[in-house]
Amino acid sequence: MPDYTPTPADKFTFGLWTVGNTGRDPFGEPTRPAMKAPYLVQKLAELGAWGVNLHDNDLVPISASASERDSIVAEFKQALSDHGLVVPMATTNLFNDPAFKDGAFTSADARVRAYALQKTMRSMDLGAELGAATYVFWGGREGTEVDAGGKLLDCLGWFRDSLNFLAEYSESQGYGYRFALEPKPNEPRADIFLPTVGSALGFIATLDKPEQFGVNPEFAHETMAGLNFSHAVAQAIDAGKLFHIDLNDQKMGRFDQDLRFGAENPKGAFFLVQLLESSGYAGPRHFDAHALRTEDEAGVWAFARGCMRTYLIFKEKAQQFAQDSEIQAALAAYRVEDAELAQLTGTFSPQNAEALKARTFDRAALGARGPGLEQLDQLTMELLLGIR
Ligand code: GCO
Ligand code: MN
Ligand code: MN
Repeated sequence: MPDYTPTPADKFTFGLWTVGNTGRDPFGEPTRPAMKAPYLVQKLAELGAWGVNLHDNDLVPISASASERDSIVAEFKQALSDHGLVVPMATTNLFNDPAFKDGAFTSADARVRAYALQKTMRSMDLGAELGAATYVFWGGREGTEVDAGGKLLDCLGWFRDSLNFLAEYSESQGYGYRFALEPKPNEPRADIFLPTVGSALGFIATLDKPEQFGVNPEFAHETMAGLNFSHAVAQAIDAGKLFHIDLNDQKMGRFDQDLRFGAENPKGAFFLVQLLESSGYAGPRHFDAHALRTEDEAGVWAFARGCMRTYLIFKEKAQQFAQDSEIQAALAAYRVEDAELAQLTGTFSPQNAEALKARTFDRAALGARGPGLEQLDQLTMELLLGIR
């Protein structure tokens, strides 16, 4: 039996904020001590991760002086090089400080919006210094509880102006970032702007340099909205916009849980891994989750190992799925191809349109056909349950 031990070639990454999560929640204090960034780097490398991602303030406290910043960053870089970990993605904390309580790029206060731009540029400098190629925007505070402020249309404009500004900044500095917008429907705001992958994709088309922007979909976020994560990821792939991905798990209709990948909905996780692995996606497989609040440090590493193992197990299951002759026969039977119709419908021409309009279809036969999905899905279940 394979041991499902990850290697850097699997491109697994974790955020400093994920394995560094101390178990604090809105109702209770931390349940485990904070661990320093260089130690997290060492432990992640030992577990076989490829990289580590960060918000500016995961590493450098918001009130650090310039010299404190430099020595923290130097120590972190040393740990990265000692343990062979990379930083593929960086982002800005625009949600923790009270200054951002009513939004960062979408605050009604122009001074807050300017401060958010300043903080993001400095954080982009840090990310570039650490070698990050992807820069994520998760607008945690970009939203409202009440709409009495009447700023909805303004907010979209302010958000757009900020992203356009930052794309220019990246270019002017030669950073070459690819930007990834991370949608989430709610929490911490009651309603967050650009709540789903579809909303983000629509918004990207309105930016000055849409080619520099893609999405960072998250399993939990689409699930919180009651949506199917694989469908969202497929749309992002189809649009050429899957720049990054946040893997975790979530019960629908709950608070933001950030569960271990595959912990709640293993079947959904399997279809996601199958989609991702067959799509040619070459970016990081980033786990944006954390250990249960009940856990101690051993539980944190069991959580991290579990995320990666589950991914690798599903990757192997996807290979088995592709090699299972009964499943492949059921799949082949599910699809009906017709060469003559493909000719007619492939490209529009007045002749094709006329021929298609004149054609007779046997509606009753089309409606009567059984596609075999019950059997195909049961075969998939049995494969996942380990009896095939
Ligand atoms: C959340 C988000 C964040 C972002 C992170 C990186 O629900 O809190 O998923 O974890 O991913 O800020 O942008
Ligand atoms: Mn999240
Ligand atoms: Mn996330």
